[in-house]
Amino acid sequence: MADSRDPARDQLKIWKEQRNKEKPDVLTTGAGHPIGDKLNTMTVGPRGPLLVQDVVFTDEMAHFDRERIPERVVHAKGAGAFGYFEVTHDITRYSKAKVFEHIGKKTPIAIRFSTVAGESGSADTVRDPRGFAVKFYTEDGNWDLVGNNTPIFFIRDAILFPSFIHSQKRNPQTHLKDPDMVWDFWSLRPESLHQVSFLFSDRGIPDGHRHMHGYGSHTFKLVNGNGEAFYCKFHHKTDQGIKNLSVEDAAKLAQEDPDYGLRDLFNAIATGNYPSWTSYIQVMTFKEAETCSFNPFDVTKVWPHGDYPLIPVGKLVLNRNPKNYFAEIEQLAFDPSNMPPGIEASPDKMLQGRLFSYPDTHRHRLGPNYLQIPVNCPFSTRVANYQRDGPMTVLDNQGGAPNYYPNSFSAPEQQPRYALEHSARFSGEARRYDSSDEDNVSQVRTFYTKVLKEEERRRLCENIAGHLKDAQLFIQRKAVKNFSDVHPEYGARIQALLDKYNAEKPKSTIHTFVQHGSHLAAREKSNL
Ligand code: HDE
Repeated sequence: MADSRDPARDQLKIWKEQRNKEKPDVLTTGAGHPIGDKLNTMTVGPRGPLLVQDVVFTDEMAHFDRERIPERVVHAKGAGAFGYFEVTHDITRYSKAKVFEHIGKKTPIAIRFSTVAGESGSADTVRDPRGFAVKFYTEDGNWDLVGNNTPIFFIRDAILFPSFIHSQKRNPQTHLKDPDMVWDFWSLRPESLHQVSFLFSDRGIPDGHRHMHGYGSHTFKLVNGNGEAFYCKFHHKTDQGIKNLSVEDAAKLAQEDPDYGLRDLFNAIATGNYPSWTSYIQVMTFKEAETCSFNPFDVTKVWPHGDYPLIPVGKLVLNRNPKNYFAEIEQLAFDPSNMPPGIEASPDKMLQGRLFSYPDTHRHRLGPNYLQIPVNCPFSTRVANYQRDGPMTVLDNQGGAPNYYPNSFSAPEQQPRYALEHSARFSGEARRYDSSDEDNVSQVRTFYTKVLKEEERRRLCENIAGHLKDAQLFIQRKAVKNFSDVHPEYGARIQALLDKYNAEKPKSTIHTFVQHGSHLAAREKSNL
């Protein structure tokens, strides 16, 4: 349990002490008018109705009525902080990005950690991937590396993402999490096996946000000052060491302190125990990519470290808590298409899909001028373009500068040599390519047989069976078949555990299901 006198719990006390002012501020309306009485509405007589002229009341209530913005459709529960990225090793032969300019260079950063499927108030200690999103405020505009604590993902084609997420969220009728939906989708899409195996391993429940690695996950492209390009992956290894929670401890914490991860991060930073991560890249040449034995743009695959060794780059350090959660973390908007010169997208289908989705969701969630919100604003550079107006224009709207291009009045200049994207050559027939059978099992087999120790394999199978047992039998069978394709022992162990669970299942479950089924059939018959 959290210390009852930790900085998070003492926030109000600390705020008061730090104010360093003798007199309190004057209480005002939103428009700054001093308020005479804030405890009583204005009524006609002590028991009479309220008056419309009570603007102290309407000002407050109208704002309250509009306090909520849509929560993130995924990754709604999160914690964030600020700090810097420092270059420790020269990688300018791979990338001209200013963030890597020279050893010792520091760039301000924001990081937000999150769970994926739960709502904004959900528990931090659930089994779920963790978001690990980093925003670098570089002199060439913001670079957002919006990754997870896993180097891989469940699917490899962006078109499946909304359905995948629906299957992990709530059932449309019961509004409950639904193991049938979860396992039906996973078992129909065996490319999920790698990430599912990672998720149900010990790393599926990290101990807070400080004790996990972060990954850019996708393949990116780096471009150097000579215009030469390389494919790359990004990794951030925790300097705090990997720590995971047991299933039992996680369940206990979910009950006693559902905000465990948030609190742990806030308190660590507030007490000067700044968390840090060491950043690395893996590099693959274009030639290597052509002959690679697997598709290097498939986010369900890792690049083996033996073939593509980790190259150290720098350090991420978090040393400042948000001053206000909503302003700085809830409104913090990450976007994988935020890439400054020197860092570009690879053809990874998932990354390509994300380039559209994130700015689109921000325009909906935060409004079309979300880039003017201080935490999203590229404050290390100066924005000069032809975008004007729109709701909540809060900066100077670029003053009297011409609002069309080209123009003859000192227009900002294009940077064709420096900022033009690396040109890439592609050829092929434009059509929808089925990628479902791009070897879904080889790397999972290596994970199961070589990466995990026997004890870890045992817990993995128990964790999977403990969840899969709640899905219908035909779905269990499909899932077990996929695990058996990875390794016969993997499937057999899960099946043996399921057999035990299924033998213990009360008969009444089946009864309810049959009733429900016949009810539906009756409805269909009567055409209702
Ligand atoms: Fe996301 N994802 N995602 N995602 N994702 C969002 O953006 C999406 C994917 C990740 O702390 C949303 O601002 C699509 C992979 C993180 O604010 C949304 C696809 C990875 C965060 C969205 C993916 C991620 C998000 C929801 C498949 C790891 C939280 C609200 C093509 C490499 C960032 C928002 C934060 C958030 C879309 C897949 C990581 C809807 C379409 C793969 C860490 O735009």
